[in-house]
Amino acid sequence: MATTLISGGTVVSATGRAAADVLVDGEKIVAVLQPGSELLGTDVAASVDRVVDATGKYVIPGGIDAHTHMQLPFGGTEASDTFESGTIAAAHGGTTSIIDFAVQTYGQRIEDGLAAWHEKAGGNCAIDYGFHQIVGDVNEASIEAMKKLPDEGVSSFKLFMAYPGVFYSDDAQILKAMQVSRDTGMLTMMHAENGPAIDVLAQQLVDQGKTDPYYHGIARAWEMEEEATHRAIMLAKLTGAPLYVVHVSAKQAVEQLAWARDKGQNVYGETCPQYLYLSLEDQLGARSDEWGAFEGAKWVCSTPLRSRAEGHQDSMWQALRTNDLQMVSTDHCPFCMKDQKELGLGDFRKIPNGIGSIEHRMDLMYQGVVTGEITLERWVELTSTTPARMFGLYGTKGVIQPGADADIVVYDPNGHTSIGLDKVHHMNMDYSAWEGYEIDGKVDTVMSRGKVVVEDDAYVGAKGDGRYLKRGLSQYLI
Ligand code: DUC
Ligand code: ZN
Ligand code: ZN
Ligand code: ZN
Repeated sequence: MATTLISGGTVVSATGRAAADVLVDGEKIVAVLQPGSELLGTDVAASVDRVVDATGKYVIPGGIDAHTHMQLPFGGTEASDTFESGTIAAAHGGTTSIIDFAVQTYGQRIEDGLAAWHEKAGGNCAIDYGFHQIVGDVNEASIEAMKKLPDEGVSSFKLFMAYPGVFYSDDAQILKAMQVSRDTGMLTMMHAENGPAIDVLAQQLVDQGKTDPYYHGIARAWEMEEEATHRAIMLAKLTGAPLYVVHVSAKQAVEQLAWARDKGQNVYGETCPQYLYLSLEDQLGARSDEWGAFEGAKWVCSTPLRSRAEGHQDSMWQALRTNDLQMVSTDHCPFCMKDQKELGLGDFRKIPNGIGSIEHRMDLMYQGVVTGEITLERWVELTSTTPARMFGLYGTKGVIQPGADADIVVYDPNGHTSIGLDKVHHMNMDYSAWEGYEIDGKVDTVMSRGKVVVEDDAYVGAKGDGRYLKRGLSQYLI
């Protein structure tokens, strides 16, 4: 097997940084060495097949994006990234593993939903991939099927308190599913928004002629996120289920998580780059010659963008520092404006919900290091190490140490990344939600299980390099 030495860089982990060389043999990291080391009297750099020069750069464990939706059927269309295009974009951005959401739709068997996701992803991914299971129909058969998911390497499932008639679970269904979570150790992931109430508000807005994309965020008021988050917490407390709340965007929802955690409850939360950087005011102000006020559809996602004047973005950054939120994932769910987002012209409820960010998560979070919002170590922890621990991949993924998979990113703090459709953009979208963002840093080299897949801005991997990750239980069970 080929050997590689990544030499001269600063290896950064969740707990510290040090000048070190990383020796890779085949798919694995075999040693982390003092710079310029000899091994058994041999100059390591002279004896390996390849040396990657990381001088002046950071060497970090590959990013793990634990929340993606490739090819998700939604709102009468399908998320525009395939497993192939989405994982190539991920690799460009320094992400070397994803955990995507297999979907059980209403009336479908869980086994069939999961099999369909293996079918979509198998042989198509550029990087390693695992699955969570969306349970869209909690019934007796589903409950039995859920108990077998850990054997399939699926150690977490997602429920929706939103989207009545689509993925929605009522409180009785949530309670039953959470009992399975408690009994099996599977993590309950929750989309916490009060869907039935939101749908009434949305209908009333449309009846008043308020149909622009901006009203999506008005209908999905933060009170609806706070309320659902609290309800999820109480149902989890009652059942003893471990709870992970996805795409947290409201500061009041964070307060609920912090409150429960301070009482010793086993609850966690993630936020996403869009809730750190983008705002409802940005969406209201968005206008273009092509789309007029419908331009705002580019940023329609759920939970929605929140008001900057109300301080939600600052509160998300703070929660990442104080560990009231533990991770940053993307909720990558891309749709094009043409033929997809434009389904909602004249009615914001018909805009497919989602933003594409998988390519930019590592960069956008690194920008938080540059601006002093988070430390370098916290960057690695939020984007790689905690996702690995949370979702049963740690040791193999999420860390640079002997025995771990050689998923390694060389990141250049002196480089620069200009984001935009005509600049850096490999996602299958006809716009970028991050147009014009400038990052004071750059992905230099990306290695996936010992193979360089991105170098000199080019993808050099092969279709199907990515393997299915059978995940273990979360390390966050207590
Ligand atoms: N939110 C989105 O923005 N897209 C897909 C599903 C979801 O919950
Ligand atoms: Zn969701
Ligand atoms: Zn999602
Ligand atoms: Zn490319």
